[in-house]
Amino acid sequence: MQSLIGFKLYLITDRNLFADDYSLFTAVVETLKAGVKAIQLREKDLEIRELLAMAYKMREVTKKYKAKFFINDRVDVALAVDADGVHLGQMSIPPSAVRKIAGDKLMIGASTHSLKEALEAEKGGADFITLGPVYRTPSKLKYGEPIGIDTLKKVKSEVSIPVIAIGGIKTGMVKEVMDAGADGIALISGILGAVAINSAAKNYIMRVNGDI
Ligand code: TZP
Repeated sequence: MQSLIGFKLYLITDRNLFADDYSLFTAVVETLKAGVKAIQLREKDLEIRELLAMAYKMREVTKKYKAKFFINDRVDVALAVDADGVHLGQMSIPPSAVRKIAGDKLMIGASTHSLKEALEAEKGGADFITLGPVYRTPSKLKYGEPIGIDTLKKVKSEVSIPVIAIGGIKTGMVKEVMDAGADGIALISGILGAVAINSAAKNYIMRVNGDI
């Protein structure tokens, strides 16, 4: 069963986990073959033309595998490559302004780290939020303590748009976050940091669907 937004597993890219951009692309294709239905291109430090080139390639392959494709932060790139959506951070242009620019052409995801941010994102017109880090994760240590399962439950009880849990989610934690009411999970290292990417993706997909 898919959620309102059409996916329960949101894979986020990080090319720093790979030797080169080609290897990142190959890894993304592996996850699509495994059944991942939503990819977010999140390469914040990539020069704009390189980002655009990578975005075009990923748009093509995500379309082939009928997966949704999101661009982190850059509404212009999302529109240019005909992405399904844009994913906004707290320092990005806000959801309400994206609606002005893009109308209904783009779904809007928003990164949130607290109930306050979650409520603001919903009010601003986001279609869904990611909320985290739920657990400790190396890339987010600078943001302090993880928010934990209780904050996830609290946010779920107060917002009505889908809430995707993020941050440090290993396979053994999927049941806990889904039981807490999450509408899905977002992952970087659990899949892209795995030795066997295809089977890691399949494993997470089965868990998020409650099949194992
Ligand atoms: N936002 C909150 S935690 C996080 C982001 C982008 C990183 C998630 O990475 P991982 O490897 O799945 O913990």
